[in-house]
Amino acid sequence: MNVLITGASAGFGKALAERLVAKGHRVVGCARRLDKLNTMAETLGDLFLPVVMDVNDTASIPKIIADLPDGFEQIDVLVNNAGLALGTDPAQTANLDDWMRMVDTNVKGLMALTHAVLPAMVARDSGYIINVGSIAGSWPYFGGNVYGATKAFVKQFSLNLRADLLGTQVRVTNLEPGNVAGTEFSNVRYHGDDEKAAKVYDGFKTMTGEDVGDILLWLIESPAHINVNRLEVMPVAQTYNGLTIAKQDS
Ligand code: NDP
Ligand code: 8X3
Repeated sequence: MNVLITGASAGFGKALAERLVAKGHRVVGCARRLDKLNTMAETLGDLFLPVVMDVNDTASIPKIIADLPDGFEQIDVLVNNAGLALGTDPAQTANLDDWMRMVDTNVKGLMALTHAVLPAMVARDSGYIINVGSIAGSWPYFGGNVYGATKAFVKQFSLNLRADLLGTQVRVTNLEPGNVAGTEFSNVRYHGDDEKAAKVYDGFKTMTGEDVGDILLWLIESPAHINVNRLEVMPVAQTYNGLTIAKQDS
């Protein structure tokens, strides 16, 4: 099987690439940092093709897909994983550039990849798109404003793809992880503030990028006649906290 992973240089994408190659699958590993991808290629060998891709540069994506070399040109599975959160400030003080970048990466990049890869899947009447959403796409939390909204887009886009793909054998899943440590996600969110990033995972047992890599592999290897529409996963320590009320002082 050939699997194209966006955001393959770190976190979930890297964990999945390692697992897929170990199972003999070919991986097109896409990200901006070629040095990280090349280091992976040294370990993973010829089954791993490093490809420089900035999903924010949506105009570049069709050519990157069209130019994939022999053996890698057919994408059987697209894992739209590249994404990021920037900041946890409330909307009234949040940075507009951060908001725009989250939309560009999490929404527009994912749309562009899907648009470039889906027609060939439909023509072959086979294929699988896995979008990496988040619990933030369903459950509001303080400071989640635009990040959660981008992941709500990813969820609804995934479900609408399922509607459009009626009658084809092309599958679509929205994977919705909760708290996961051990990736670069929190460090990116807090703009490189390691202390703040680490604090998110203090005092409880959370999930790891390796756990999510296992889940993604399980999805990819699931029987072709089953479609997992949405899969929400979180550590046992994390759960719902209900609505809240701001009481008046008097
Ligand atoms: P990481 O920050 O560890 O990895 C993100 C990956 O995305 C990197 O490989 C990065 O590579 C790539 N990336 C970022 N921006 C771009 C871009 N413009 N173009 C191409 N690649 C890009 O994060 P995670 O592995 O933790 O997260 C992966 C996905 O999972 C994201 O969509 C995130 O929103 C989602 N998620 C994460 C959770 C968590 O708690 N960790 C929980 C729920 C969902 P490079 O910098 O080399 O381009
Ligand atoms: C990342 C998970 O809980 O930080 O998507 O929003 S959370």
